[in-house]
Amino acid sequence: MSSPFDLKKDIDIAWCPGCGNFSILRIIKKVLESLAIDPQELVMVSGIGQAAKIPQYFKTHYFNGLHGRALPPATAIKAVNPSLTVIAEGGDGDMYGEGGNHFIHTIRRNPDITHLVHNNMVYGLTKGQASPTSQKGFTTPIQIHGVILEPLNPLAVALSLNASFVARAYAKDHDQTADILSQAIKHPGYALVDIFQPCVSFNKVNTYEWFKKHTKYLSDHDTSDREQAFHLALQADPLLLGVFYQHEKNESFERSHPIYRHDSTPLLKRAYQPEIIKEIIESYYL
Ligand SMILES: Cc1ncc(C[n+]2csc(CCOP(=O)(O)OP(=O)(O)O)c2C)c(N)n1
Ligand code: SF4
Repeated sequence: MSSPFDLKKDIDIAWCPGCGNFSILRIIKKVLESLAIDPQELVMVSGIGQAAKIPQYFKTHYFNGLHGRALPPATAIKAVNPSLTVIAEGGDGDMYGEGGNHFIHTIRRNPDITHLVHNNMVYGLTKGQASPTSQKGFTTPIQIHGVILEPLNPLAVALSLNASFVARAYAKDHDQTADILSQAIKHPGYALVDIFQPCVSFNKVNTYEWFKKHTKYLSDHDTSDREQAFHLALQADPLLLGVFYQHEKNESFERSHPIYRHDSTPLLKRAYQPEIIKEIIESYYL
């Protein structure tokens, strides 16, 4: 079935056959459609990597920028036009490695954006070096004796900073992942969904079979209990899937910004008033 997010012509998708990114692409289109999101009202923002190519395969607006730098433009796009749906997307290297600083500070700002991270525990685009989420002992052509560093736990980081929505999904579980993504997009505030995504070419350890064997869905979990969410996020085997934590904390970054306090007109739709800017500048220098 066709989707309003499908490009008109068939295009050559630059992913390996069997890559988990294909499922994620399909699931996101399905969710956007079921939420009746207008492609004209959606902006996808990404950096560099295999996962970061994803907006190029949708019929919608997108901004593709520098490696690791998707979150600042996504925050800015939402701030100038809060009526848009904004999704920032990329891989674990892009978002947690190169963009690690933005990951932390975006959570603190709490913009109303959805943050999707395709977590294949490896650098796919640059052919298989270790990423921040690679497990200890994982061998690569660079880490020939195995990774010696402690892996980053993105859920624990997000929970420690009191992110307003924290979830983990698995690319192959279409219905469950669609449900989690739908909740994340509807959530008012910053929403992280870390999505396990097998890389069939460069990660021969964390395969489809491995994820099936080493993951399990949360059950009877109170998503308002942050301490319990943190405890569950630290569990290593099986790795848990589902919504760990959700709360409507303070207003989103754009809504709490003084610029919107007395006037909710999106910045983008306000008249250009150079005389006010001149007045402000002159008040400092004259
Ligand atoms: C500043 C900078 N450093 C390094 C690179 C090289 N580079 C391109 S993609 C990539 C890793 C991508 O891995 P990940 O974000 O996990 O995405 P995947 O390709 O696995 O989806 C790297 C290191 C770059 N383009 N820019
Ligand atoms: S290298 Fe890995 S992540 Fe990249 S397209 Fe191939 S399977 Fe997917």
